[in-house]
Amino acid sequence: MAVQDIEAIGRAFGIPGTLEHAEAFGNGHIHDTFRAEYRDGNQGRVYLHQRLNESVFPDLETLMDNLRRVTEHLAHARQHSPSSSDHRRTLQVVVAPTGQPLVRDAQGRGWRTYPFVTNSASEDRPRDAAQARDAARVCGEFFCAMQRLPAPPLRPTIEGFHDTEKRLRSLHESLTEDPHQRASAAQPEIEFVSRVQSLAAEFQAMVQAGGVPVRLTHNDTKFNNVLFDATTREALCLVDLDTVMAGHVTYDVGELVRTTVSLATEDDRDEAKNRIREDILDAVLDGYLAAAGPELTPEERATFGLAGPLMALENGVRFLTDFLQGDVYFKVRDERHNLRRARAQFQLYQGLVEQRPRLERRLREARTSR
Ligand code: GN1
Ligand code: MG
Repeated sequence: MAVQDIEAIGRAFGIPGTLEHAEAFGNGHIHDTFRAEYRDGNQGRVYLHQRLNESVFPDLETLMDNLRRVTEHLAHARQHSPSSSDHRRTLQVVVAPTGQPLVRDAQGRGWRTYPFVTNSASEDRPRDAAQARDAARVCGEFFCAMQRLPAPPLRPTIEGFHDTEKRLRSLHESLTEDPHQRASAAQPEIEFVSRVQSLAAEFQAMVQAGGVPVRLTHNDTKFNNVLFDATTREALCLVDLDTVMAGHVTYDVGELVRTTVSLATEDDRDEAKNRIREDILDAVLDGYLAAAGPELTPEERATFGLAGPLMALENGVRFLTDFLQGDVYFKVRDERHNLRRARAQFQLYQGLVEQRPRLERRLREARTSR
């Protein structure tokens, strides 16, 4: 990406001043993000310009319309809360002089812009249980705020996003077609999925039984989608709001658990790093329940034991499918990258499933001790 291209984007968004520096930023798997520093007289300003992935999000207008409604709602809710003084607790999106938050470049590709959240940082894994609890608090608060979004409901940006059974069907189709002759390299992973895939149906049965309503959820509450104050390490807000849409609270808890409980990142297969940290697991559930507990039904809480394994399975299945399909969805560094990611998720699944009885006991005790 040439600097002149970023400059053109800045101008289209009406950013005042001159561009001093621009560089690729972050490690998201979907969009391309650039951090851009502008100088306007003696004032410096930093923005994130994001080139949006239109094959993942075919309807960018819906995506941006949802984003605008969610950020405006959060800003409004924040005004009536005790921590209103810190504007960094709600993400803002820049509206271009056209009145739209979406800008098309000369090639027709869609862009959006955020003011960079001052003195903030994201991290791939928590340093300790306290940080994990704090991130879970922010996710729980987000969930509560979203339950009060005024009508009409948000439109889905990706159909069937957390439909684990649909994800399993796509895996089986890719296996049958095997367009890149990669299936033979993934035999142990394919067998693993056959052994554990009934978890998806088990969750569906809990939903069918009632008490696990469709909610407005974030759906991508990875630990590194939480911003922290770079100095105090306090959790500030959730970013990556592209998949805020109808879902179950189980997905948000599961994504948080899956990305918090081990020292390993999504690319790590190191057994030692992949060991589940029980203190962190407990802190995540406590933090989430402290913030969102009163909103939740007993049946929703009862899904929290399988939330982590379900999301580890689903993400593993998605990585494996993308491996078989020739890496068309997630950004990869090499042709085994998605396979390694799938393996790490399945290892995590294993560790999380072993924790399930303990967690479910804890969840029951927490209820009866009130
Ligand atoms: C993608 O954009 P990013 O990296 O936050 C993906 C999530 C996956 C995640 C796996 C829209 O999230 O669903 O859990 O990768 N987002 C989309 O790391 O597919
Ligand atoms: Mg994302």
